[in-house]
Amino acid sequence: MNKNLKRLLLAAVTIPFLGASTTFAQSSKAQHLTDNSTSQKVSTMPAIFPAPVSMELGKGNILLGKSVVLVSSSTVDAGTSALVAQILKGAGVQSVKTAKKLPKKLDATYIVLGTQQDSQVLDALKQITSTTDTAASGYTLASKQMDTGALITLLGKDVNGLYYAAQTFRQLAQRGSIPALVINDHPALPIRGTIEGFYGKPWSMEEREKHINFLATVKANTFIYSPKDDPYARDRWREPYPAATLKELEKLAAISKNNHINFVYAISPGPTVCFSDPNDLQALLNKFEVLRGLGIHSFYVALDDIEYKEWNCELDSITFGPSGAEAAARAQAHLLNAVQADIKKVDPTAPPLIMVPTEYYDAKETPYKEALRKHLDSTIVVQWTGTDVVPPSISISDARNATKAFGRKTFLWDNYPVNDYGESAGRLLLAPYLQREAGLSQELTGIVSNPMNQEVASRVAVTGVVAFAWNDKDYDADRTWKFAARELAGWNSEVSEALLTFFDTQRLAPTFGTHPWQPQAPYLKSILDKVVDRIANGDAQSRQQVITQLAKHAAYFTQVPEIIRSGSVDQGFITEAQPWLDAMVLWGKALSSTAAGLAAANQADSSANGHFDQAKKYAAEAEAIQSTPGATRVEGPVKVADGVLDHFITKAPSLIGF
Ligand code: LTM
Repeated sequence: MNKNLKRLLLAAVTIPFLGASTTFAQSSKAQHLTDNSTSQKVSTMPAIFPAPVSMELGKGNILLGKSVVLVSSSTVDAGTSALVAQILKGAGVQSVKTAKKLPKKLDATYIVLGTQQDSQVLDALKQITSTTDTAASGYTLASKQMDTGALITLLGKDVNGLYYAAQTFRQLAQRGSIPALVINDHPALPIRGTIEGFYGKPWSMEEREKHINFLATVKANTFIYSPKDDPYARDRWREPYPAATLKELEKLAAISKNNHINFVYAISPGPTVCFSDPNDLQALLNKFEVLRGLGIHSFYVALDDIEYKEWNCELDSITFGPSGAEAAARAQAHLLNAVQADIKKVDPTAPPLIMVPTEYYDAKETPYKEALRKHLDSTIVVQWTGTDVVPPSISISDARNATKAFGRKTFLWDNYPVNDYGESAGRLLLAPYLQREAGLSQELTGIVSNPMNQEVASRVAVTGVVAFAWNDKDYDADRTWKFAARELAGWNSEVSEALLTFFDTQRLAPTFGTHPWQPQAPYLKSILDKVVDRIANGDAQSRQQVITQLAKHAAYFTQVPEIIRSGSVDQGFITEAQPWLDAMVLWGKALSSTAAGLAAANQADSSANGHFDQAKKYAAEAEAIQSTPGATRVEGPVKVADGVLDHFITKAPSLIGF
């Protein structure tokens, strides 16, 4: 059978993850190609991620067509202008004319952009709606058919708000036609993004560049550079960076600025610093000064994972007294307050210093936290990871306790999807971002995700983290997860479906303890549980039916890696996931042999044993596949739907006696 036809048939028998929304993914593409006057009469509510605060549909759709007129102003920065130009090009617009103002009657599609300082865009917007979003970084995007043309306005409260309006416009334009609507939107949390804060192989500069570009698309605004294995940031923090690295950091800072991302540089002097030594303070300030010269204006001192109950130098014991947790907090505050004072002096408009304390992993009252609260400059931003290093959930009351313990609202460092610790060995962490209570935005100043060594794979979770931080009240974990799959699949619905089937096998979210905070492979488990149940409780015919379904699913499961590798997915993901995709093929074959064994057993056919033996062989081969050497901190065999698939394959031969 033709390979593609076989794949289509397999896909058709598989219960789709995307369900009704698959239809949307397919129809949106079709709409782009075939929109006509009938479909233009009906507008549909678009799916925008992160979910906007409010969105109201008007009547009809606006087709961008081949030419538009742009009414821009001096309040539009280069990054936003470039983004709008790219969106129009991507939507097939061939001619972009510019005009200084709107004509009285519109005979073309006019796009007006600007900030609240710009009366032109305010006046244009009034022709569609009287509402505007005036929250910090907020925006109003409105569109309407007018006269024989159409009007689309993008109004930002400020330059960041305008950039976010353009990002929403990007998602709307991908649909081909833009419904008449009014969107008022702003972020719930002022800081949203990623902290590259893991152990093991740091991301390359190219990966960082790609990640920053990705962050911009989901309206994040922060990238914190803090790889534990950058020697110039931790073990040899006093030493200057090589010139080549400085050049690359300068490039990253410029890319970040263009993307409205705050690039934060973090240093980790804790392992060797002498808190009271003016030379060490000067070494920190010098490092920051060099980076400031490259366009980096936001700084961070990380004091996590250090020995803090012993001094590194005699001078600290003279200055702060006997070593211990309480004295460490006083010493840390002494150094950081001096750094913050310097930032204020030399770069008054720069954001305040950020720090992660040594006791970052709970909100319990301790002598360390009490001293930090008392002595640390109140403008310094404090990070915290929740009720544990990798917490199973985070509630508003947890965050309230942290506010009390650290004497200010905290900035959450969420250790998901990082996979640098023992319990995460052999795993990609590809679950939806869950168990964070809606309303947390009231009690935090921001959230950043600590990602995996694998940059592209991390985007699945980071999309959720950022969407939650933008609008925690309307955050839908499952829909956001599926959106992330579609984005990764380049909006190919067959590939999105395959990706979700793969994500399911990497859904277990471990903690530092024995209980994961998200279970492994719930979708696959529901299929396998049904097989066990029907074999136990059904008649011969219903047993046969469920075994046939299992065989079809096993065949699809085996094909999933090939579908993922077929072209539309970012090559970075294919490389990062390679051992898992290889193992999935073998696990799929093991499941197929198991299904064949069950089918034979159901007919009292002794060939069943041969199939079960073959399944065992495939499973053993799959279990032997190792992570890519050097790619991840904890190396070893990769896991695929472990505890679900392997258990089923082991148990299957005992389900039917003959
Ligand atoms: O979480 C923090 C503040 N520090 C470290 C991270 O660098 C590390 O990636 C995570 C996960 O292992 N745990 C930590 O303690």
